[in-house]
Amino acid sequence: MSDGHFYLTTPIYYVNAAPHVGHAYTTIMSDIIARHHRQRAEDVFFLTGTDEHGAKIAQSAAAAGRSPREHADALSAQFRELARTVDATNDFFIRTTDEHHVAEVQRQLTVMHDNGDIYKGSYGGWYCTACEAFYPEGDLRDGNLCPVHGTPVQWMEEENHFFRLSAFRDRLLALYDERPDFVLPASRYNEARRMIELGLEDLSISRSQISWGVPIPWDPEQVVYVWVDALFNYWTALTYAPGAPERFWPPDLHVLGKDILKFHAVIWPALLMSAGIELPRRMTIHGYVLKGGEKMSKTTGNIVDPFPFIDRYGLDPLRYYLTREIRFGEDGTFSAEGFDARYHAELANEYGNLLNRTVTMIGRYREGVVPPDRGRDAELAAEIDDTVAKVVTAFDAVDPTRAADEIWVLVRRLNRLVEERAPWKLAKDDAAAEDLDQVLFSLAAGLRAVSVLLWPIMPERCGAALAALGQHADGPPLAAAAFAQPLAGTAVAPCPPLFPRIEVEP
Ligand code: ME8
Repeated sequence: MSDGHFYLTTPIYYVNAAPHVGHAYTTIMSDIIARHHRQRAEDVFFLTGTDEHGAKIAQSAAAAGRSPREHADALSAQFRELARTVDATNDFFIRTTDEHHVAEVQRQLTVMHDNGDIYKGSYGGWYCTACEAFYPEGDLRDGNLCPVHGTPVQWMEEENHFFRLSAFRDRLLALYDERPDFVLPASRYNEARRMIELGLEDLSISRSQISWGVPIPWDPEQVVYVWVDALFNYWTALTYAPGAPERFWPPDLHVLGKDILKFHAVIWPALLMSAGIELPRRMTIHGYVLKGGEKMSKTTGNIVDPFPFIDRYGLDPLRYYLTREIRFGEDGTFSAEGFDARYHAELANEYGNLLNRTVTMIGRYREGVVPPDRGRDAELAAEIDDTVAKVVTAFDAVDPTRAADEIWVLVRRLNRLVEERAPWKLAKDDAAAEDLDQVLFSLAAGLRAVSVLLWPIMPERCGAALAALGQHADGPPLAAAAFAQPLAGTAVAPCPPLFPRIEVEP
């Protein structure tokens, strides 16, 4: 974070097919990070959007019987809708067909060309259109198949403009030496560093056989390679998004899947070095959401549609499930059974029930007003504040799963408190009135902390929980989670179950 600013991005998604849970995953994780940083009173700019040029899009448009422009318009709208549906708080939605983006890409390429980093040459290699990338023969799967998609690659040969990527090897290694957290997690940092150490080939950055793209300014017969066009979106968006967001550069965090590590961790910094632009601070690489052991992919059609889950359980449970189930940085499997199990065991029973019981007991035993802290449970007070600190540390390390795990330790601790202290028994004993005050106060303070900390993951349900506890519900600041924040004397209000039981269809 720089000067109170926090700029984070998702990849811009290809408009070759409808979005699926994999895209929802990246956008939701990024949104959780954005919301957490806003809770820390940082000035956040959160960018997402669509990647609309190149052969892959032109081919899928042709298959759909539409022009590339019509196809891109229709599918970009679906990705914009996905961002809205998952309640993403992105500040801007970029499309690489935006005229300002196109003009700024051309401007930066001209700078790189003027700097002597682009030259004309010819190249032949195995190309995967789904990846929009060349692969060395040794990286292909048997039968000339793409290592990512398992689909056939094509031999492609043409005269192109090349970027002198090889000349940036030493500068990239120096960058990696200086900034051990440039790429997170460490395993991906090592992987990217190895790619650089092994040597880099110059990169073909134009295409002559397709026309759906950004024309090369000094050679309009060719269009800019779609990945170069796309990577620059992180820069171009700030040059024309409303609100003069230039001040947010450089990005504090790029969030992306492991399929596009090399583009972001090797090629992107070299492009920026050539253009003379300050580099992003960090990027975090997450794993794949798997279905039946395989990566979900628009190209292979092996996908889970997020919308039926949202219809049945609501959005927040989906956001929670993805955060907890798929360890951030690792692959994880999305399953309907796993979703239902976590929904009922954790959300309905451990969190939702606890809130209902607490509010009901404060209603029954203390006329709906949070009693005073009797100073009899310093241990829990310390655990609550400790949880806040651990959640901040987890987000600093860009680990939303660890943050959720830490919060859940506190949820379970509060459930144990109810079982161990049995407030309904204390209520029958006049001599235990202060003990009962303490238990009810501690539960309310604990649930407030849990709901503030979980709010970036489940904004709507945690907002309802905070409202029931008489707290600020919309975008609660992190400071509101502290045990010492005023609470005694606050009126609580019963609320309908946060996570009603859902009957699973047989
Ligand atoms: O690569 N699990 O776009 P794309 C987790 N346009 N994340 C997944 C996923 C899965 N099964 N499937 C997709 C592109 N994603 C380029 C990016 S950026 C300058 C250009 C997410 O539509 C994940 O973030 O293929 C992955 O990196 C991204 O979608 C790829 O989206």
